[in-house]
Amino acid sequence: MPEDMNTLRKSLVDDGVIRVRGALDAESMRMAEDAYNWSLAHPGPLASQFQGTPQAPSRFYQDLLNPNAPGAYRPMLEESRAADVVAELWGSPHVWFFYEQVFLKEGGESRRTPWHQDASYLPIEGEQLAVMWISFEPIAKEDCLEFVRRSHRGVLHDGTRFDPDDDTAPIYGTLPRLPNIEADREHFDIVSWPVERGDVLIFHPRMLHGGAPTHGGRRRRTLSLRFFGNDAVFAPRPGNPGATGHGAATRFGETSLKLAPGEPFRGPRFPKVRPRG
Ligand SMILES: O=C(O)CCC(=O)C(=O)O
Repeated sequence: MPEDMNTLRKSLVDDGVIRVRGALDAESMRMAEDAYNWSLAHPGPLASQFQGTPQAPSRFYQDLLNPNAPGAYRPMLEESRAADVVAELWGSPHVWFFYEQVFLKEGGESRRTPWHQDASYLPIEGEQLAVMWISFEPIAKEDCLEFVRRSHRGVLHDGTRFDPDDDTAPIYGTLPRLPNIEADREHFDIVSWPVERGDVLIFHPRMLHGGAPTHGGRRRRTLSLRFFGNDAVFAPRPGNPGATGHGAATRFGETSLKLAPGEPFRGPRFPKVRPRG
């Protein structure tokens, strides 16, 4: 990695998010793009598409947790630099692939992705959890994903229903409601960066994040790869109905995992990708 590893490691732990410039070489990006294209060609049971509104007429497609993705993504996970980057940042040789998510926004002005924390939807806790956000197009800072610095050390909020009339409308009703960050931006320490092809954003899934709108004539293709490490434990969320959004503790095979809260998070759905082989 061209950037200073110690600085990046410290910022990831302290701030919860970093941009790693030039993290993925051309071959790694080609493999990541192949994986992304595989996902677009093979919609899974959780794929969804929004055609937009007259005010925001863009197409927004997303898919995640495709049951066949671990197999289809395996060559990329084995051979690209993606999992190496995570291992280097954690200072640990042990990296498991959790799941993928693809986003495609095109065709006009799109709404912002509402502020949220991925962890609200995920039955997992630990320090060694990472989302790697890869864009196949360069993105200006004002159009990139935004984060509330250090929010991974704060409250875990309820999920958002992605309700166009109310970004903070809760899913479970059992966790504290999301703050209305957009209405009160100056009270939050918001960070973002521009990205070039090969740069990645890496963040802890408890981080409050949102944004990344697209504009007329623009297309944004992004892939989020989620990883966990040695210290990850099973942490079911209270009241998670398993029905919406990342949906879904049950989609992770919670019952077949047969894990008790606090037990190491491991299961056949989640291949170990480092050390290699
Ligand atoms: O790319 C986006 O619009 C949202 C990304 C996101 O929320 C994620 O990767 O967790």
